[in-house]
Amino acid sequence: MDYRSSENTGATEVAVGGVHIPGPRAEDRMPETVTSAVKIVIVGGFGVGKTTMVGSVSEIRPLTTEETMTQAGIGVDDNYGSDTKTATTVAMDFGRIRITDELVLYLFGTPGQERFWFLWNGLFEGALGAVVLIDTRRLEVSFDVIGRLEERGVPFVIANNAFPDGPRYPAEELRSALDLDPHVPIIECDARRRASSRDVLLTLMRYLHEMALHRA
Ligand SMILES: Nc1nc2c(ncn2[C@@H]2O[C@H](COP(=O)(O)OP(=O)(O)O)[C@@H](O)[C@H]2O)c(=O)[nH]1
Ligand SMILES: [Mg+2]
Repeated sequence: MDYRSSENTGATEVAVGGVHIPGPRAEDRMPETVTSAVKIVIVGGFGVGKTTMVGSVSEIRPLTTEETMTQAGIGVDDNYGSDTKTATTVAMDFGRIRITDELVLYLFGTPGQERFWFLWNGLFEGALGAVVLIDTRRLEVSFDVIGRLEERGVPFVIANNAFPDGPRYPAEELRSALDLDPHVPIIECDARRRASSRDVLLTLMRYLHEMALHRA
């Protein structure tokens, strides 16, 4: 085998029998200054923008396992408000973002539908917190997700992924509709925008930090 670095991307290529297989790119490698890694889970109902958010904010090529929605799935998944969507995540999204020179977040996007709850046990192990993405056209798809996070004692923030045709509610109305504790942060975001998705993660980190201070 022959390893070499591509000049443009810094990626290592592996040549096997004359076939060049791209290796990790330079940005996929963990910078040496990083001393802590934190696991964050991004949850929410079908089509709320989980894959979009992990994709927009991740510094590594996000890993997404999508499978075209089957006929059987169409009846099961509430598809309202996401009619252009043809694929649903069956397992999860994975990404990574550096918050400071020392701190990286590992992002795990996971579906909220009940039939995927078996994934949650392993996925939440060691997770410091969660982002619950909501879509105001279909708030009810988030009820179960929020209930399960509360049961598990996982701290979370609510990120309202503002779709253009979604009704807009003041934060306090959302808080009462979702029956949230007064301290749970609620912020609006556009999951397609990197800066906006990053702000959501920073809000979660600040919230976790505050909670840690109060516990101390
Ligand atoms: N207008 C708008 N569309 C979005 C936004 N976020 C996601 N979408 C679209 O909504 C659909 C569902 O998003 P996706 O990330 O696949 O949802 P997931 O099921 O939660 O992973 C996709 O077609 C996205 O392009 C957003 O902030 N605004
Ligand atoms: Mg998805």
